[in-house]
Amino acid sequence: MPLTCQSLLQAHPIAWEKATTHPFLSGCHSGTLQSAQFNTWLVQDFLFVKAFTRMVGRVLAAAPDDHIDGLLAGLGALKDELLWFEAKAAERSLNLVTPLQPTCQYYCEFMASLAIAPYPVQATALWAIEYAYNQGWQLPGPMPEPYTEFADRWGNPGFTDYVRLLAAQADAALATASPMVEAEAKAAFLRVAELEAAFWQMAFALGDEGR
Ligand code: HMH
Repeated sequence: MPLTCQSLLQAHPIAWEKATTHPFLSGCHSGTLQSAQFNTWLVQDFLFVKAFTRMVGRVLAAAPDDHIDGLLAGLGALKDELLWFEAKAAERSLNLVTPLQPTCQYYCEFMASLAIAPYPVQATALWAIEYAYNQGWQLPGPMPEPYTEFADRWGNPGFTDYVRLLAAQADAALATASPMVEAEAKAAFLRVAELEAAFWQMAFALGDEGR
């Protein structure tokens, strides 16, 4: 039986739960998150998304013809997302020219390392990265202000459809992958899960980003 996105989730429920549930997200939901903690995340996530956009560009370069359209749509949404991050940072008077925290740096290095990975591995990692936010921002339930638009960005039905498409594309690529490539895809999935958990935690390790 070939490896699929669903089988990865089923085989690693604890790792995935850590990636998608965190006091950061429950703190947004309950209103107990400090704004400095939120701002730390906001600045580092902007820096993340810039590196992630470059990664999606590399995935596009490696993709089969029938995946080009979906990935181009994703890149179009990222163009809007980067401008949106800049607007959100400006509203909060945050400086986006900020050094990467170590966790953000590790995540960016991991994404850069995928450039030489086989396409099924790249497609699996891309799906996992997007699915982590799609789930993470939805699981707590409706987010109060000022976090509603953040939850909506990654929880809206259009984004959920996009993540489903990414899963279908990863599954299609994995369907013909060798056992070695399957093992590499699984390792990439687990690395994404680990980095996602650490990324939420970053906001709590340092509280004064951009103040
Ligand atoms: C850390 N993971 C992180 N940031 C994001 N914006 C996404 C995933 C979704 O694109």
